[in-house]
Amino acid sequence: GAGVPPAAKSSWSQFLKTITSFNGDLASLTAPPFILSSTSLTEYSSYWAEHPDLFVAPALDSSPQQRALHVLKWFLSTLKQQYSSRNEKLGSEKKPLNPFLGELFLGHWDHPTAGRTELISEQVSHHPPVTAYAIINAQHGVKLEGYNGQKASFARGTINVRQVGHAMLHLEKWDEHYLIQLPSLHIEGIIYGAPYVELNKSCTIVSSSGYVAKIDFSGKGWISGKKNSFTATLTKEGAKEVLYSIDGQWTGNFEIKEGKGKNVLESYNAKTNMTTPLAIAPLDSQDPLESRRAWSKVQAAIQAGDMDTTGVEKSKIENEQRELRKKEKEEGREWERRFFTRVEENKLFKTLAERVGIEPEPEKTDGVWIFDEAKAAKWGYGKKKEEAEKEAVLEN
Ligand code: 0T9
Repeated sequence: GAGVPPAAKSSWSQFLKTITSFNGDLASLTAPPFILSSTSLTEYSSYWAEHPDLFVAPALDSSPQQRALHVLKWFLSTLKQQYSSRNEKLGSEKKPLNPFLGELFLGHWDHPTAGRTELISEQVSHHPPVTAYAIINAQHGVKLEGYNGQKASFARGTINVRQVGHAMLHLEKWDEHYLIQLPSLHIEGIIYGAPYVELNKSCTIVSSSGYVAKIDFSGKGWISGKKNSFTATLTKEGAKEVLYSIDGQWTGNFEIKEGKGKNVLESYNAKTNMTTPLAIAPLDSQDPLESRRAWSKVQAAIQAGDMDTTGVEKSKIENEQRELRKKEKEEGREWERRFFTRVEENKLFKTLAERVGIEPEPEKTDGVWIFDEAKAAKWGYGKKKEEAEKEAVLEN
């Protein structure tokens, strides 16, 4: 166990024993302190737009084929943030805080060319854990919306995680939709106490304009031998011809090539392409449901390595939540999600999903969730914000 601090050696081997009898509920794993992160899973939604310029780039191009390529490039650029940023920051993958129902993570990015991009992330289910998010750049009419949960199993020393849920990108100006399938992953390095994520198999992005991007992940690539390897292609739906191919490492360098060919059009370096920091409100002006405010005592205790206080403060939140659920049950109502609403089905998702054989799995995510613009407007977010403001002016 190279990653395990000497004092934690026995607790790590204890932990390894408990995960062999793991029941699939990641949140129920009691991990030793050194592997606990003070970051809640609601924060992970921000990984989608840490390069705001790449996020809005598709909207700025008048060619549908180029837009599809921009979307693919942006998606690939998010992978390093999504799946390896904890390793870089904290030395290994760590177990995130399990968000409570209704937990929020709100913020925005200000970027010199992309303008303002807003982030809304909300825990829409606690059992099973499901996080929903909307990321909106009003200036360029770009909106990403999605929700996700995880199905996990333990086998031969690794945790296999299948992501349930999906992401959808909308380009307002072109009225184009992109359905993004979330990749499966597994956790390597567990026995060494230095867990890290590797992506599995493949995932697809399909657009309403008829383009399909397929990304194949190969881990320690059998061609290059390097970790985090992938190859991707962009094709027109139903056609064989490869319009663009991209290969390399999602944590390193990848190249965009014309057709299947050798003609390199562009090279992207995930290591040197800097992220834009997310701005979030100071703790004392945050809503009590906002993640960093709600978890502040737990986070401070984790960072101080004080496990007694961590436990005490965690229990406070858990008990409070239990009380809320009890009360709701007695009154025959459900917790009102602030920004999202459960729907019978999402037609747009269904039409795109059918084309690539993706199935909605509402039973695994406590329903199908959509970003509710009317709700959001009340809180001063989203497209209807201006309309809501105008109405308020008229009413006065
Ligand atoms: C959505 C992402 C997801 C969340 C994380 C599996 C995992 C929780 C879910 C899928 C984001 O968009 C992308 C990235 C990383 C995923 C996490 C990696 C991970 O290890 C955790 C699970 C819950 C654990 O913490 C297992 C404990 C492990 C660190 C110690 C053995």
